[in-house]
Amino acid sequence: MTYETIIVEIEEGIATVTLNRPDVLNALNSQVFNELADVAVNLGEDDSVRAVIITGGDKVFAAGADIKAMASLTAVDVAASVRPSLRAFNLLENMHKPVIAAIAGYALGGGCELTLTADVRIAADNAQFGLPEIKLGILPGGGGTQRLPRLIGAGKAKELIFSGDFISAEEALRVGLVNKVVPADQLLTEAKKMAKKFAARGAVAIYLAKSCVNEGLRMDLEMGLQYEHKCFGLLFATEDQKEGMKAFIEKRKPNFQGK
Ligand code: CO8
Repeated sequence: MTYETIIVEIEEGIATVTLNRPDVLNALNSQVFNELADVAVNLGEDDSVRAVIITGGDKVFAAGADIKAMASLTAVDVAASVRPSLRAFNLLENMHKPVIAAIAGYALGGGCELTLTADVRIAADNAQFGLPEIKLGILPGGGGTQRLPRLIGAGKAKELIFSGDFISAEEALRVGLVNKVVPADQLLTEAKKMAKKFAARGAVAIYLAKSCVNEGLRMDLEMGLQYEHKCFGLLFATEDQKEGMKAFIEKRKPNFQGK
């Protein structure tokens, strides 16, 4: 997989996708969105890939959508240009495998919104998060007004959206925006450690558990519980369920095959 604005490396079943526009602090333009959409489809179809890490490297995650590319857009242009970002973010959020965002430095605007599509966020202690769109006279149009309140609650999300203020990694941890804060030089190691843990679990169980959480957030509790029960029952048709329970009884580690 060769791209111009992202780098993709696959090692031991873990794919690492690194945003690669360092001159503009990894600002996201339509090419980045199209390449992210493409990589989400390709990695999703690659059975050898069991978990995905998205990162911007050790200096910056992404300073948002590319303001220079957006400045002269008309409302009609935006209606068209929003499609690549919407498509990319939806494909990433709904990948059938666990996705971890590993965030160092700035994760702003569309960059912060990209992290919200991941299942888990690990921040370096130098990370800063914010939705500064309001200072540009716009609003977070990459899912920030929708995914952020679902993650951290409406009150804190509105404070971040209305003020445009940045928050530190520690504050992001306190409000539940990130799962974990680690020393900057340990970021990828920690992300890979978590990815390996997820990769060792049954892939179908992970996918259905992810689906239960993601789909469940769009349902009322009663529907969500019914959906969960159906997925739970479905897993009893997998070899991994047989292996997992047999391994427990035989007091050994399970060897899941993802089927
Ligand atoms: N877009 C384009 N270029 C950028 C961006 C950006 N978002 N951020 C930084 N750059 C460029 C700078 O212009 C600069 O380029 P040059 O060297 O040619 O002047 C280079 O990156 C380095 O940046 P700075 O010199 O500004 O670096 P500093 O360390 O001084 O400041 C900041 C770092 C604080 C991150 C600062 O660059 C900044 O405030 N950036 C903009 C942050 C922002 O407002 N982000 C929100 C953008 S809007 C958005 O994300 C909407 C999402 C909607 C998604 C749907 C889209 C269709």
